[in-house]
Amino acid sequence: MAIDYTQLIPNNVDLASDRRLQRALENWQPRFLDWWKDLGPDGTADFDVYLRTAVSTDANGWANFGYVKMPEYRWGIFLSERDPERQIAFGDNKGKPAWQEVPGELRSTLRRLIVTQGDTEPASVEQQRLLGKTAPSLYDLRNLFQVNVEEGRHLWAMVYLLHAYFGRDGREEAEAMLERHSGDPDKPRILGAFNEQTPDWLSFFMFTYFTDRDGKYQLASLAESGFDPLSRSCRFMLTEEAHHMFVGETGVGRIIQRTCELMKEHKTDDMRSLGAIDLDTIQKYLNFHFSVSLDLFGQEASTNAANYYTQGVKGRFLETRIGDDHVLTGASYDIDTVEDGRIVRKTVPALQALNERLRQDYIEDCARGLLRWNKAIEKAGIDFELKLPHRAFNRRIGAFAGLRVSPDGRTLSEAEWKANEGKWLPTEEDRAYVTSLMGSAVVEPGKYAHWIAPPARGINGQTVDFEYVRFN
Ligand code: BYC
Repeated sequence: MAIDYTQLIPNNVDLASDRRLQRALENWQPRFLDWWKDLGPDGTADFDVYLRTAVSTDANGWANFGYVKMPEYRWGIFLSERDPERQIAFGDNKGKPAWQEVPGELRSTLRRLIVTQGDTEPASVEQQRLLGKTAPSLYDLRNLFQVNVEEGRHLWAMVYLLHAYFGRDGREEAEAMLERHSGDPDKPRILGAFNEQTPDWLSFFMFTYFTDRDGKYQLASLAESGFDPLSRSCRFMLTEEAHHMFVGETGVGRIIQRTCELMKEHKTDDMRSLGAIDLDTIQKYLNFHFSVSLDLFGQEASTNAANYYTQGVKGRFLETRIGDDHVLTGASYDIDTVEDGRIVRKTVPALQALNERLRQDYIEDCARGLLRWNKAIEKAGIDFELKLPHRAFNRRIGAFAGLRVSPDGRTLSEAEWKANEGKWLPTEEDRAYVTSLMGSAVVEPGKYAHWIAPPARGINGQTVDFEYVRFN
């Protein structure tokens, strides 16, 4: 589906045929640009960045790469192609035609989900606002900016839905999207992980590996929605999300590679004396970002999730490929939960366990990257294995919130937790060390900061010493 770039707001939804909607979005556009100027990547307005821009929403639509000044990026509204035969795949409305309008009784539920999703997108841009100043290379700087402009586009995707389908309430929610800010004590972002800081590049790569992957799973569940415009928006967003997780996986992988090279060369694991990041510190950052991202899946047993499913609003990951009745009224599912301060396995109605089931799919996906990272460590002949901590470790949302649990799943007293916390989660000292490695941005093409290996290949067939960003 071709995107019309002749319009002020590029789109493939024939925006020009709805003048009211077009005007409303054209009103929101300068506010978005002001927000980008104030809270997007700091001091970058004049940079020419080698970015990809979607030209269509089919498989070849990504072939368009070129230098762009970010404030001139063509943010717009791109939905995947409509399937006129599409039916709702699950819940009480299973088999009915997908909704092209919002059913009245589902209005507030859908609005809430769209607002929660939309809120995360600008939040992540705000969190990453200063990272450009310490980029380890032009290649990494370009990837950061690609992620940032696409998160901006994801905000557009949700704002379009709010404007087009939720009337005045929707317009107000779209305004509020630019008023809440990450970490703002008075007007914070909605979900916990999006109020944390992303102060260094190890955090950034962990965030894109773990937190963007929550994005993948939430978007995939919303892509199953009976509300077809939401489904089509999320389908296209998922194609953008893949690159973000690639940035995370390869970023962490390149830090590990560099650490292993130095460990072998100098026959020591004292990486701090060599200006690199030791594997123990990488494990602590991993523990932090994984546990914070697990919270994003909500309560283990959730009636909200059951209602979303029964109503046909939010499905499971790859719903149509699951071989069951897609109604789940008689089905059950085993979850870990807490009873009398202990972690226990419990069978609950499957409908209530949908957040947990999605979290389980996510955990299995997270583990795949660790296999690859561990293979690299093993290949270097180093006796160390990165591990995902137990799902109950360091949780703030759900049944395990407040329970003290070690990374290997043992429940602990407060004193045991306090005595060991610094071994499992980044300490002030760890964070200060990692921050100390983040010198001024490395801006010479082909040069990479000491603590990270160059990538195996460049972007879009370019070399690793390509001039991915021009500063002007
Ligand atoms: N923080 O029944 P529950 C992405 C609240 S990331 C704070 O489990 P539900 C991206 C909850 O609101 C993907 N509060 O709730 C990544 C509820 O409050 P009330 C973002 C939380 O609704 C990187 C109460 O606890 N998309 O795209 O079933 C870069 C009961 O909980 C949290 C979505 O999240 C939390 N973590 O599940 C850029 C999809 N968790 O009403 C982008 C849309 C729960 O009792 N959201 N609460 O006051 C949803 O599907 C659901 O809202 C959630 C929560 C899965 C998040």
